[in-house]
Amino acid sequence: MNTKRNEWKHIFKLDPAKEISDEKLEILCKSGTDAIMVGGTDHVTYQGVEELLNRISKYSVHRILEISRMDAITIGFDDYFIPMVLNSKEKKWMMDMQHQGLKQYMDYIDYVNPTFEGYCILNGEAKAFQYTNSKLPDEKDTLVYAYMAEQVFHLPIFYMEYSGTYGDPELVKQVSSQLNHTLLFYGGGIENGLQAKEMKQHADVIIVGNSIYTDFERSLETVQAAHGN
Ligand code: 1GP
Repeated sequence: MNTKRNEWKHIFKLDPAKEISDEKLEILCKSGTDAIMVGGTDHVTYQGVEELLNRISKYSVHRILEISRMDAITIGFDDYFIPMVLNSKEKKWMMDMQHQGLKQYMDYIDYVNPTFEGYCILNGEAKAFQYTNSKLPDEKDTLVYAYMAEQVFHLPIFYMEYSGTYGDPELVKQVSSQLNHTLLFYGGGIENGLQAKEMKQHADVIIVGNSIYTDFERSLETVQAAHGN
């Protein structure tokens, strides 16, 4: 298990509201991915997250919970990632939810050790985009959000979230050259090795979600492609 975040290249993101067989879960956990992240927008429940945590915990893979709802926080993950949506029109998604959550869990903070991600949601059709009442950024906006994530907020991660659609590799490249210390995460529409390789050229870490459920065999290709094999 590789716990050094700055060496990670690939993450599989599992949605606790979607079904996955034990056999496929075992293959994913043993695939060589650097981590399994559990996260989703719709129908995320405490029971769903806990059940998935128990199933993943049979393997030695690094386990991350990406927190989208405070009532679905489950103890036992290796890492807790908390999105701050930089391009939401509502302060709630950038600051207030996080403030409320920290207030509730402050006594456990050393145990949970949360990591904040500067999210920039770039697909207007994505559920997360609509849920967080975000505003679609143009190229310049995106570059400025990346600058702010690193230079203003000193966030460890800037996450270009295209969830459900393949993004613009040229923009990922530009954002990448803007960042020096903040890690660049890219997620959205990666369905095969070629796409994984293309985005991984620029992003530090690629995240593969939906294709696990739509074309499992091809989604597995993304692990080796991200690791340069
Ligand atoms: C979603 O960024 C991840 O939060 C991955 O996106 O589901 O489109 O692969 P996909």
